[in-house]
Amino acid sequence: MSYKVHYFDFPGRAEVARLCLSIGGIPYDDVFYTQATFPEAKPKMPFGQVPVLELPDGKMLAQSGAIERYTAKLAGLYPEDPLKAARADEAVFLMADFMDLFNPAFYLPAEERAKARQEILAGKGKDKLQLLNKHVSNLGEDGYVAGDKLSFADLGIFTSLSAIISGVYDGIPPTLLDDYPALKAFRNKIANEPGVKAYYEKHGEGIRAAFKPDSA
Ligand SMILES: N[C@@H](CCC(=O)N[C@@H](CS)C(=O)NCC(=O)O)C(=O)O
Repeated sequence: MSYKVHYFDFPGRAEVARLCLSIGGIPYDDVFYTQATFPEAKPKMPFGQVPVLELPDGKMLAQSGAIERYTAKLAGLYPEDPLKAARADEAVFLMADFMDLFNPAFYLPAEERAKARQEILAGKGKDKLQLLNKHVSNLGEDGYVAGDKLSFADLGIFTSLSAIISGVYDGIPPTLLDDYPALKAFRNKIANEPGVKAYYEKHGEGIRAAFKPDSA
């Protein structure tokens, strides 16, 4: 029995966990749902949503933040030092503040989404991106979020930056990061991490083309 990641067939809230498991060499299987098949699975999920990580003994772990941290610990990608761990969380939460700004637009009629996202990007979104850009430009010489080695926080920021330029968020241009050079360089640095690069060489179709090196 291996781990199972229950989610839809896109990066979304499951991608950091998949990367952690993959980089850590921990075998896992994806269990993909569609809009048509999820209603049957929903009552089996602890909180009625995915992602859910099914452990080899059948226990089910919900909430992406918990799954990310658990898989990061299994893979040696969660800092042991308490302050470094807090630095990792700090950056992940700042990135989430930015991404959360855009989620309500998914519930608007399709023709209104692009305009709504452009307005967010010109206002609060820009403020958060500037903060993120400054934060990343002030990292130490190794350029990782939490000290001198890769952690799940680098993967979290990388996956969010890649998703936002992937075309899934209509209204947000694929060239967005040209205005934020430190974020662009950071995204490319993490995309070139051997374990990350290897993952997208294997899973680089569709949306995930934007997760490859030099896509931005
Ligand atoms: N806070 C939860 C949110 C999970 C969530 O919103 N999952 C969505 C997919 S991204 C879902 O399961 N939607 C189907 C539903 O709610 O029925 C997490 O981070 O895991």
